[in-house]
Amino acid sequence: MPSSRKAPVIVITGTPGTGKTTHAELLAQESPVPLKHINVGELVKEKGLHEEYDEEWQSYTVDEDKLLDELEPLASEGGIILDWHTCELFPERWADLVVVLRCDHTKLWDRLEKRGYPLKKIQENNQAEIMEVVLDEARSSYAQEIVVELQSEGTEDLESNVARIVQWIEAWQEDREQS
Ligand code: DAT
Repeated sequence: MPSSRKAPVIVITGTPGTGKTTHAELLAQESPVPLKHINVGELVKEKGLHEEYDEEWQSYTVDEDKLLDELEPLASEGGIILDWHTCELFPERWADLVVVLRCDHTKLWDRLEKRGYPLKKIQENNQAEIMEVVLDEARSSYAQEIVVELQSEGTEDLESNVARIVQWIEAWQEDREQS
């Protein structure tokens, strides 16, 4: 439960290309409490937490039960940043803060093209960003007050977003010390 954690669990989510990994890496460096960055997509690949590779979408079908079992002890302990393009899978009790990154869709298109995604995958993600799919998911999965939507278009956004999350962590710590 959140109350027993010495450090928070911060979920950073958003459509692929919105800047989750970039934010998580900087946050892990700047956080006043040690936070381990968990790139969930990488973890799935490393630990084989998938069912099959989908050639058409060039992505893995995640074995959700295995993934949750792998993450449960880490989430209970706290002090992690969960970096993934979806968040509704994570139990509500895990998250202390859910950051949803947003990006202008034309800019997102360029980022995904640079990444070498197939056209179909770029279109799908672009559409999802326009439709606010991840934001809706976050809002319907977690308490409104822990879900924060942040723009991620340039370096200034990156820096101010991370500064804001650092402030949130400091406030979280103060709350713990008082209670
Ligand atoms: P994600 O982890 O959401 O897939 P990423 O962190 O890998 O996204 O970022 C994708 C690309 O976009 C990468 O080249 C860094 C760049 N980028 C993302 N957010 C940015 C920002 N706020 N300022 C500058 N570059 C950013």
